[in-house]
Amino acid sequence: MPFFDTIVAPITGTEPAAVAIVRVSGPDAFEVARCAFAAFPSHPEPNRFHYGTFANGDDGIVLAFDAGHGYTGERAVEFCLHGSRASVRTLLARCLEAGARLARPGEFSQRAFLNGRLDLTQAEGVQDTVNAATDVQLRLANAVRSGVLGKEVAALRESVAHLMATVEASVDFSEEVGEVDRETLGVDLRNVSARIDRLLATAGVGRIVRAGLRIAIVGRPNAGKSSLLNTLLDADRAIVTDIPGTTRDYVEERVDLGGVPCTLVDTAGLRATHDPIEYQGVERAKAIADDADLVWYLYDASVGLTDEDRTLAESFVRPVWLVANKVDLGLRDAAETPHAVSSVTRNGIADLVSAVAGFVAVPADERWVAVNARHAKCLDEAKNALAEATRTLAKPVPDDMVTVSLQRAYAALGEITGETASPDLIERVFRDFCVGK
Ligand SMILES: Nc1nc2c(ncn2[C@@H]2O[C@H](COP(=O)(O)OP(=O)(O)O)[C@@H](O)[C@H]2O)c(=O)[nH]1
Ligand SMILES: [Mg+2]
Repeated sequence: MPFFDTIVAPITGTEPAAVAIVRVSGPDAFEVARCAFAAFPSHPEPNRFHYGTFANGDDGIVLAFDAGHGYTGERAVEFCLHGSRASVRTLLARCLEAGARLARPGEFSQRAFLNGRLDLTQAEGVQDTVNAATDVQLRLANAVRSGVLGKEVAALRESVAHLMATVEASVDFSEEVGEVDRETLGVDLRNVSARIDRLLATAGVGRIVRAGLRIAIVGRPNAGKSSLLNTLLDADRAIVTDIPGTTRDYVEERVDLGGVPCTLVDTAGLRATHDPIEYQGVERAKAIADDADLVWYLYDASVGLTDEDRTLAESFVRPVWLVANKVDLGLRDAAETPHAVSSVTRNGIADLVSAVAGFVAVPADERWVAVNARHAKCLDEAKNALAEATRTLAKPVPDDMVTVSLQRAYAALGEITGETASPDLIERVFRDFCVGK
């Protein structure tokens, strides 16, 4: 698909920085480059760099990509210059004067997709890569970007296409091919459906790895909730005192726990109170716990879990871990304590962190992928369409009635990789990208 305008944007982060990269992409990329960089050759060799001085007096290198070579798949040039605000601004201005226009967020990736350099999942993988803050996020992003997910979805689509072809052949050439073997078709449908289910089953982990695991730290006042938050953050984030009821609002921080992105929420200590502010804090703590992926119920290890603790811990709807804190002061009921830590000596903290990785259960397989919410929605649609096809098979209706449902499944799967995605959907996917990506 040809594009008639040439776009430009910095593809590196905010200035000032040592170096910035400005990308120009589109049919006039080389002409624009010549205006901004006098030494740009009349016949640039692809994948070569050229050193020289830019029109703004800064110096650096320029990479030239002919159509089919660069990220976007169209003619492109990348300027590597000093990352000062002035240098980037004046170079951009020069490119705009030369006829380029500023790229919209995600527009380079959108062109890469429309030029067939990436499927839609891979483009999302690029965005996942840019957003990756932890090891596990990077692993997932790498897998999605490399096309593992896109290939699996394409294979599913291929299977559905094969079933459609079988049905159509039976309908069109029933004399030669014979009637549709409904039993075999039913088995095939179940197999495809099971493969869709396997992908759908990764949606939960996919959400957690992309958005972060929300952990609510709850417990009675003085259990050491704020101390545990600070210890895990390696920072004095929340106020710690020996006066019960210090934390009256909640404190929320993102933290990398063994490669898993987490959001820790320190909450007000749970107790009956007449203080209206503290009361609101307690109510809020309960709401936060019910909204979390995991609840850590903290209690004083040297005192042990009281009946009141047990009742409180059982009142939450989300999975609850009993975490005994202050083990440096002693540990009662050691046998019943799966998680025992000290926020002061850091005893047991490493085990708690690895338990989080175990809870999220990311497989060790390098090719492991997990779907995002958009993929899951399409997979659900495909699954429902296949279920509809199965129901149709059981009815005394003509064979080609099944085709309609199969086509629906085929289209839903194609939305994941982008083949059947509407322009509107494509816009929506790329709108969430950052400028320069
Ligand atoms: N010895 C010891 N004291 C702790 C530990 N964690 C917290 N504390 C102390 O317990 C008191 C209450 O801690 P804080 O974090 O404010 O508890 P919160 O009310 O649950 O947030 C403070 O005096 C802390 O220094 C621990 O692991 N060991
Ligand atoms: Mg506190």
